[in-house]
Amino acid sequence: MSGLEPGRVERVELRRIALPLVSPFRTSFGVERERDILLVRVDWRSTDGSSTEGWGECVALTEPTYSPEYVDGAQHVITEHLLGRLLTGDDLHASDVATRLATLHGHPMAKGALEMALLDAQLRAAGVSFGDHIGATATTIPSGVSVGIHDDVDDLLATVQRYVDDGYVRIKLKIEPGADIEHVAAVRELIGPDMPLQVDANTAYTRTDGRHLARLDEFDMLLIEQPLPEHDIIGHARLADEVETPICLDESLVSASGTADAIELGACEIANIKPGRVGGYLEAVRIHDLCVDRGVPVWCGGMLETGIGRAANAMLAALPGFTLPGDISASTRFYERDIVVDPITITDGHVTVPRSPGFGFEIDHAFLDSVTTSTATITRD
Ligand code: NPQ
Ligand code: MG
Repeated sequence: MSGLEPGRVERVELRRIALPLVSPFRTSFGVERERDILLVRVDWRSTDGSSTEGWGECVALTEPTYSPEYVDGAQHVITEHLLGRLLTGDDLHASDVATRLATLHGHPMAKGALEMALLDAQLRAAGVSFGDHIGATATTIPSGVSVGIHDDVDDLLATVQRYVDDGYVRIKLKIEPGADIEHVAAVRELIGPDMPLQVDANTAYTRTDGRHLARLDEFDMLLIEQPLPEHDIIGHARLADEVETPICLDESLVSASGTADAIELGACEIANIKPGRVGGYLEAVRIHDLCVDRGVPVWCGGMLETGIGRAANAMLAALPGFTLPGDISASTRFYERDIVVDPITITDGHVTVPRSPGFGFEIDHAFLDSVTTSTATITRD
């Protein structure tokens, strides 16, 4: 990434916060009532002498249920293994973070949070927004909502109706065996034939479920997200032949090269891009570019981010290849109050893309302090 002044990280603060969810969020891997989030703050000194701070958000969950990473592990690997490699030298670029950390395997969410904090600081020093930096063009983006699994179909319909009333332009239903065909049928009946609808299984099915999942074809859905376990690329390719509804990968996609392979194998007809899962916003842009090149539609996923990650996702999703509505809903979909001053809202079903420098948010320090559960500081020696 050119045009940005290099610099050095002077100090890093690792903050953990606890944010209660407005309602429990159930997926095929469990129920969550509160989000325990790791934030990274860096003090950055540019080679031109200016000082800025940058913030990154780690999307790892409390337990390794969505992916192998989990928030305590992410904090440990950052403290004990990753940070030391970023606290040397005076002419670092955020775009060097991935290469500096490349000999350490895995941990994309931990690495992505560090890269994000440096990128935010470096962009703020230059007075440039991430969206402008990557050539994002949209000023507003359509907003979709992810709806958790409900045992009771009437409860599900009441929840979906609220989101339709809020203006969301696309509904995504979490599904699992036993809570799928009937739920989708009822929701399609409620919202009518024209409202975009999709489902997300979070790996809950097996290779032998092709005929069952093909029953979803009659409901005219945009896509089926991650029906099979993350490593089963061939299984997804076979499903793509058996099921008419496009197969979209989420958990399986952890790098640009792996995404290219999944596309080539016919396993990925649509891609869910989540910056944290792929090691950061810069790898996310590379995945966007390769999907555009191969004619694969992409959309931006979500990990129940605070206003930090939510603003950043909105900037990313303003790239032209993001042709499907993302899971970038209003902050109030998940949280009563956000840790940023101007939380993401929706108007006429759309989110306004932030334009200010860095990732375009401003921290509400008093509220952030009130939800902080621990703070650790690492200073460069
Ligand atoms: C997905 N996100 O697309 C994820 C999974 C996910 C918005 O559907 C707490 C509990 C936090 C469950 C973060 C959405 C979570 C969670 C992300 C699920 O697969
Ligand atoms: Mg998903």
